[in-house]
Amino acid sequence: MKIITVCVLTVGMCWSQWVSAHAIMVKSAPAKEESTNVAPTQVDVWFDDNVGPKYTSLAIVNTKGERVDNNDGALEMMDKSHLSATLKPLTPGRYGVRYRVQSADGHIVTGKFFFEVTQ
Ligand SMILES: [Cu+2]
Repeated sequence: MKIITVCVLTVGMCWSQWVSAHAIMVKSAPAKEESTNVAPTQVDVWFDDNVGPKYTSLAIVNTKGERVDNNDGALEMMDKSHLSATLKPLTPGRYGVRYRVQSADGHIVTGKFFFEVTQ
């Protein structure tokens, strides 16, 4: 019980031997801290394991905190480790991506990263 509590409090830092099913983000497009002069039209996030559809969310915001995605974040039908959302046309600037999913062990995994669109 104590181990589970610690795991919940430090999501993302769980000891793998106790929570082998605890998903972590392994890849994204755009990548974390990527700088690109071609504005992406969608954001993709991949995890190392399938994640559940419950509690799933993917939000992309500009520096003013305004949503720039089309609020359509969803898991791919054939690949439940792949989360994506389409974007409104992006102007140059820095963007933040926030994701939340439920891993197979039931824990909520959240994370955040940034990318940049240059002139
Ligand atoms: Cu966990």
